[in-house]
Amino acid sequence: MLIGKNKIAGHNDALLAKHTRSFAYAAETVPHITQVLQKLQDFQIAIPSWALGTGGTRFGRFSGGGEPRALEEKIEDVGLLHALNQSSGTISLHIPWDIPRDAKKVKTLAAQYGLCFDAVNSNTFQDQPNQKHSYKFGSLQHVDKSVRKQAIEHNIEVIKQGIALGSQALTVWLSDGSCFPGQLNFRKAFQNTLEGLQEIYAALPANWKMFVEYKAYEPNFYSMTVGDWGQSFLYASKLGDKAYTLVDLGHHLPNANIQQIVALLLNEKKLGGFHFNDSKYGDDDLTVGSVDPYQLFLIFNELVEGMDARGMNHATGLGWMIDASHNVKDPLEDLLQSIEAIKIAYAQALLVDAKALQTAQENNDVVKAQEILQQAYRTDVRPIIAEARLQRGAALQPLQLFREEKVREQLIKERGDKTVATGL
Ligand SMILES: [Mn+2]
Repeated sequence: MLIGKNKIAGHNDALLAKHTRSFAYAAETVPHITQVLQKLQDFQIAIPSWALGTGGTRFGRFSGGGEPRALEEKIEDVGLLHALNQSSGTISLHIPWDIPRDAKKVKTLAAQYGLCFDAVNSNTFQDQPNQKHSYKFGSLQHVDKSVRKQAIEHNIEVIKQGIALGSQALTVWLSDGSCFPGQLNFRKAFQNTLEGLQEIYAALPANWKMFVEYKAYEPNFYSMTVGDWGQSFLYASKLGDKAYTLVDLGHHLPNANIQQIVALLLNEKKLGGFHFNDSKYGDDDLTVGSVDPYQLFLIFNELVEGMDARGMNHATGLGWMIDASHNVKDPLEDLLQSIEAIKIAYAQALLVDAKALQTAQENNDVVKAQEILQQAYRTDVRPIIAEARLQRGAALQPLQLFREEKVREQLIKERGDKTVATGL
């Protein structure tokens, strides 16, 4: 299914008068509005290929129907999102859930929707049919060299797939760890993992990056071999200049100060990528900004401050991706909400009076510092984001148009209501 330019134009025309008034009001207090709009337009967030279907937990999965049945339909779905908001122009593939049979064809299809390929993701946390060795007790950390070798070869294969698609980064998330005290020799597990990552790193093309993602717990509940940013930083530092830490917002212990982690990693030139989601207790899969939008804003404030301090391009300096599981919402609607939440937090961070904040900090004016941050956070930036979309030919209200056009109903008609997308 396609949403034509005429549909978007019709939708925008109907909302234009109201939008123009709200935008004029919002822009009044933003002296650098032109730059803000440009930055918002440049900022693209990758959609992972596993996010287009309904997610599940180990207890169950409740499909909503019309899910993409193959990679081509996943690309079509991301194309729909991108047509609506012009903000999700890249797709991130997970191998082996989505192996492109004909990379050239897949690349051409994506280009028709204005999409290109972001980081590729390897998978050594599940056993695949016909796989020789099991990952039950880990992959790169495994006590058996042949298991480690299999995991290394898989990652190198993923790099090859990525090269064919035009990707420039490999994300490695390992579920390796242990569930019980005594199960694992931490030192040896670390060493094995490092050696495996070194072999994978050696297979990276010169212009590629490797992202080492960490997670505090799950599926292992006693130790994770890449369990926190310190461990990831250690691996990335030992690997070399092309290796970076990847921060997934939901992969921390409760109450972790993620904004501080981000600031320090950026300062050390070791922050490479970002996975957006939110969590309340221990879940890492909720919609970004749905539980703690203030934290998301504070993270973006550190990102903007830290990237500006290093002269980095916000749009291209780091890899941005959504990584959530859409268990009870329509995945496409959830992704539209996610992108909106990310753009809101980013826009608010762009409104922070950085100079005034610095002065307040240097004068130990704690009250003023909080006022400056909250002034930006409490600004309604939605009309600014809508204006950025309008200027790019996207919809003023993507979610509203998605519903008006009955996109999900159309997809169910085209694909059936019993389709199940590959993924978790
Ligand atoms: Mn992730």
